[in-house]
Amino acid sequence: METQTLPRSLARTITEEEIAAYERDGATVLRNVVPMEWIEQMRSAIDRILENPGSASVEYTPEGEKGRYYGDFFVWMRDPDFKAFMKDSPMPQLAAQVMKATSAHFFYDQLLVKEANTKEPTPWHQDLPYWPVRGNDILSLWVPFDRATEETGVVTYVKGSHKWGKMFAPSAFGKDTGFAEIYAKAGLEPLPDVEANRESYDLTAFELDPGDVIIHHPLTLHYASGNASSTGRRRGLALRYLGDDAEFDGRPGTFVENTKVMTLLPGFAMKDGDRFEDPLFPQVWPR
Ligand SMILES: O=C(O)CCC(=O)C(=O)O
Repeated sequence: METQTLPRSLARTITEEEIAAYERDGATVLRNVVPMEWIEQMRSAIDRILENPGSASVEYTPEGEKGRYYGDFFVWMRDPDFKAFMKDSPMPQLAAQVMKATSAHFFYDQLLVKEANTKEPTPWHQDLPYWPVRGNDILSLWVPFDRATEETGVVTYVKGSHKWGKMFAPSAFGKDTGFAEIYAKAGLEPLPDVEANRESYDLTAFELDPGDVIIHHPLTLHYASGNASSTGRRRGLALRYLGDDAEFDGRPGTFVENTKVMTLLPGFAMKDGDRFEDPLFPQVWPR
């Protein structure tokens, strides 16, 4: 389908109550907001990427194990459908509305696919410690392209953890992905063991159908199990948007120290305190 003919508006309007739930809990679900035309177009696009992994992509499932946990970053830079989705779909307007931002820049997209029979979980983490950004107007939209259930690996959040005033040391998503030494440089306090003490935390998780979106704050602690289904896929795409107060943070231990990721960002030259006024992070709202 021609991208120009796909809807530019959400399937329904977002309410003040939904935005208030996001601000209070650090994560909430918006049901039935993404027009199905976009979901269908992106399903094919994702499968194309899975057949042609990007240069910074990571196979988190060790070779020889069942299943596949595939991660990829900045996919919009090489695939026109990913680009259209972050820019021409209703998603940038949604992000700007939730952040109450006058303008929004696109930070990056992260593809997180767990095929059937994938054991590897996504470990508990906050997003911000991985990122060279500071500010409060930073939002992730987690978009499912299959039904996401307890079995296939829903994202689970610690409610309100975005307000703890803490940044915990990032955890490496997989073994030997080259990130562990970089994260050590951040010198942040260790993450609490949420998984071993689930009953001590106020957890929330949302089973999702395609069309739903989770919105989450970059300091909200979250996790996702592996995909225990023997048939169901779990294709998810996180779109990260930056609003009015976001600026470049040059602190040590973020992804700018990863050479594989930085090959995706030719000419990157931002300095501490810069606004994200750079074609690598295009303004997407207002269009
Ligand atoms: O999809 C997952 O397994 C985890 C998602 C996540 O960590 C994120 O979107 O920040």
